[in-house]
Amino acid sequence: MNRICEMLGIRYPIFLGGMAHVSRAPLVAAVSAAGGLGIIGSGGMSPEDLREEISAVRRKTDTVFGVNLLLLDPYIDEQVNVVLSEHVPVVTTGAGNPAKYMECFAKAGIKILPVVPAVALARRMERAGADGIIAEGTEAGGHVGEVTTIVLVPQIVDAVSVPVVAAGGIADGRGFAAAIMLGAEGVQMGTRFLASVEAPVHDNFKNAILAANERSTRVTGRSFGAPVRTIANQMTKRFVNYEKEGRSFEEFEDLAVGGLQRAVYEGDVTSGSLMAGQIAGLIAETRPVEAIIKEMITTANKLLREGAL
Ligand code: TUI
Repeated sequence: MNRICEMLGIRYPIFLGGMAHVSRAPLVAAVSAAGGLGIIGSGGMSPEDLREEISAVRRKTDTVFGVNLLLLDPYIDEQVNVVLSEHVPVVTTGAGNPAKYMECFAKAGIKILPVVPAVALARRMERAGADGIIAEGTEAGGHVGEVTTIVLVPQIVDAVSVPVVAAGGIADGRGFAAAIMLGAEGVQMGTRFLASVEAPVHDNFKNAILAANERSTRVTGRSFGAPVRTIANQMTKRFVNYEKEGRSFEEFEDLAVGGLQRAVYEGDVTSGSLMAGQIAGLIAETRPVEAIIKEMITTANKLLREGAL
């Protein structure tokens, strides 16, 4: 039995990336109800908003779900308290080191799977008590590391003994099967689920993903220590100018987060921040979550059975 499914009590080891402003109740509940793990993106949510979002998921489905905590969020300590008091079963983290919170999650019986972009951090997370590791390659959207998924995943699999989930560059059953062949026991997808029927995201943003090719994204913000991958548009140029002008990290972050909200809620694809991964080029239509998951399982099972050369 797959260790991720066994540990979390889910049918399929397919996670929804905890995307800020995108991974909200309708999408989270759809992924969990289809047998995967829906994960609320708590980035930018006040503690009250997060509590309400958790209740909204519970009203829609009684299956397992998780919360992603963005470690650079100004509300992070309050969000941790909400997760503990609401007895959320699974937590993933992004954009930082969650070590200082891990003991209280373990005591509360919450499974914790940090997202990491590098091998050394994966090792540190296992020592700090992580139940699993989400290894995210630089193909992913949003805040990214430097190493590709195909290079990162087998090295993290060899470095830790807890189960590994592959993220970045995966959008169909072929990518799922490839991740399994690299030693991962599950996959996490953001961009594919953003372009789903259930995602509470403006159609302009979804259509920008459908129109993208494999070279449509850019990484900006390296000089701030916060590289962010977005679909190239006017906003990307503003990011580049901010870097040239030597603006502060806070100014960059405000621009990025404000731009993400404009893209998601208002469909501003010109000056919004279209966080998406390179695999956007593979995505040709907006599909229902259940159809996405079914295709992944059917194709991956077929490929893995027929795998011999
Ligand atoms: O977190 C993500 N993806 C994100 S977060 C985000 S919101 C944002 N907006 C503006 C600027 C920055 C972020 C949009 N997309 N993915 C998981 C992820 N975590 N990728 C990379 C990391 C990471 C980076 C450094 C994890 C740990 C880390 O540790 C550094 C340390 O403290 O050792």
